[in-house]
Amino acid sequence: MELDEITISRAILASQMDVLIDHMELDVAVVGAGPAGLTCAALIAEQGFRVGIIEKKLSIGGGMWGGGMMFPRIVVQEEARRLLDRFGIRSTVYKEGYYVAKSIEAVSKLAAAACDAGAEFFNLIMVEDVMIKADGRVSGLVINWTAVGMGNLHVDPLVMGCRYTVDATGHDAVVARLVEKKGGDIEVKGESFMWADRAESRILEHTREIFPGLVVAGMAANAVAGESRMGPIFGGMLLSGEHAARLVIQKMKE
Ligand code: 48H
Repeated sequence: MELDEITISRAILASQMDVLIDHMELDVAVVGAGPAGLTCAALIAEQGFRVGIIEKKLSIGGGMWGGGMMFPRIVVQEEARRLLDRFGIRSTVYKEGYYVAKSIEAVSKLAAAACDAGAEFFNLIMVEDVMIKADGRVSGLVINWTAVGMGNLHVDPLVMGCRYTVDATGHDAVVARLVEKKGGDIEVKGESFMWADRAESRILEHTREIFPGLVVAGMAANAVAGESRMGPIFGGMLLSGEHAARLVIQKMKE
């Protein structure tokens, strides 16, 4: 059989268009495919919910992909080691309580878990606004191609509906800032200085529903709370993603 280029192109267009239309109404939108977002998406999708992961970049993994200063290794503390094991991410002990894993393996295995659980990735798409209507909840995300933003093109966006949104956009806490900017009653304090122990020990209390329908996870949770940063230790990101998933699952089942 001779391969036909037009059929290949049609296959890509038809299949992705079906997926997009099918995901215009999500149970949970996870914004950001860094470690917190991937963990959260995988665990929620495992419970059978319709989960979309919206990532503005071409690549996934956020700040985990590059490890520490481009050395592709991450450190995870004792408390989060069970999550490495859960996702099949191999690690070695460096010193008591400090586990080292390969950053690329970690991202790949989290992403594989999210895929296997049925979460759908929408990369190269950025969230540029939120939808909040009479019920006062974040009930949708205003999305556009990242390239539209990069090209500074005046192209109107589309909207994806969602029952819950997880802001896992990292240091910038983009979704939370949008809500704040548009008059939502929240304050995004911005992250504080480096203090790994403090940042990691407090991230779970900062991982919460900050506005109806909007949960913050990972570095975004610390940024909203004005909490410290922690450098390339990633246990808190995994634990925060897991905690956000628990919160959302509980709310969805209420
Ligand atoms: C769609 C978006 C948008 C948008 C951003 O930065 P991340 O890796 O976030 P976390 O919280 O999972 O992990 C943080 C960790 O990587 C880190 O940076 C640490 C531990 N730093 C400590 C320190 O001291 O520096 O991933 C966020 C993702 C990225 O991939 C962004 O591209 C994406 O969110 N994103 N996606 N629409 N508007 N904004």
